[in-house]
Amino acid sequence: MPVNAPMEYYKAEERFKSAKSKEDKIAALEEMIRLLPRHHGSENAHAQLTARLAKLKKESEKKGARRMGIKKEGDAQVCIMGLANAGKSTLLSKLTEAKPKISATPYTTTKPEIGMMDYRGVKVQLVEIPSTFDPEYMSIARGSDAIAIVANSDKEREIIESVLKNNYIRQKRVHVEPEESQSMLKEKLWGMLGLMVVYTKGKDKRLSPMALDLGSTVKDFAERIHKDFIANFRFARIARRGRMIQAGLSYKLQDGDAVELHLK
Ligand SMILES: Nc1nc2c(ncn2[C@@H]2O[C@H](COP(=O)(O)OP(=O)(O)O)[C@@H](O)[C@H]2O)c(=O)[nH]1
Ligand SMILES: [Mg+2]
Repeated sequence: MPVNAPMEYYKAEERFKSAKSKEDKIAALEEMIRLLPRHHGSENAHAQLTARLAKLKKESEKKGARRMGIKKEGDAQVCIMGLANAGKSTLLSKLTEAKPKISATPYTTTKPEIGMMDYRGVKVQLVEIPSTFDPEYMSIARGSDAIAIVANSDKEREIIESVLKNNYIRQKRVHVEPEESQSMLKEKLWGMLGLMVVYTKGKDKRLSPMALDLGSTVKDFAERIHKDFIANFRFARIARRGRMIQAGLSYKLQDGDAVELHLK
């Protein structure tokens, strides 16, 4: 039994036990895995749950149920949801290079549409799911890092919120209208991901952007570049708003920092 699991974990476990269909079992299990605290003492429980999930997914595929996983690419994944004709495809085409079919005919999008949004050089994958809210699409929403709800009225919002609730989807969410400016939309989507952009300064002095969780340290940064860098670390030089800072591994980075690692 996992240590320090939140109340919601046990609720999901109850749902798992009482679920009648494989899809409901999978949904509850995915929720349990998401809620399980990750620490040394929970590794076993985590392994058991993921093994169980894999088995269930395999069985449900055998049964012929269509499941659609979307391979995560980029630094984060945002799921675009809304009612038919809300403007989901319009939003996707406004923020990415994707060219989804945009049409006044409801339910034009019959499979997930994917595009990559650039945000100050880092990549956020956007996935538009069809408004039929099939279990496999709900699974995509549950696996995403955040949800953008396209709604043109309070009523539409409420409907989507209840779809999310009924499917135990608790991801962070933001409400958007496709008519907002592109930069405003990007800021809104990025803002809910809890990430920052930090620039790595290589030997050739070129800066390349990297997405890190807010609150990350120099150590987190160094590990992402190369696992050997921690052992060989001497100090980091950080350019922050025109100032140079010399820092150790535990130093907290801020959005916009440019970091140069100095190794032994
Ligand atoms: N006036 C207006 N029309 C929109 C807006 N967004 C979408 N539309 C129109 O609504 C229809 C459906 O748009 P689409 O993006 O395909 O919606 P989806 O079904 O949610 O993907 C199309 O005819 C769009 O041109 C918007 O913000 N304002
Ligand atoms: Mg569409």
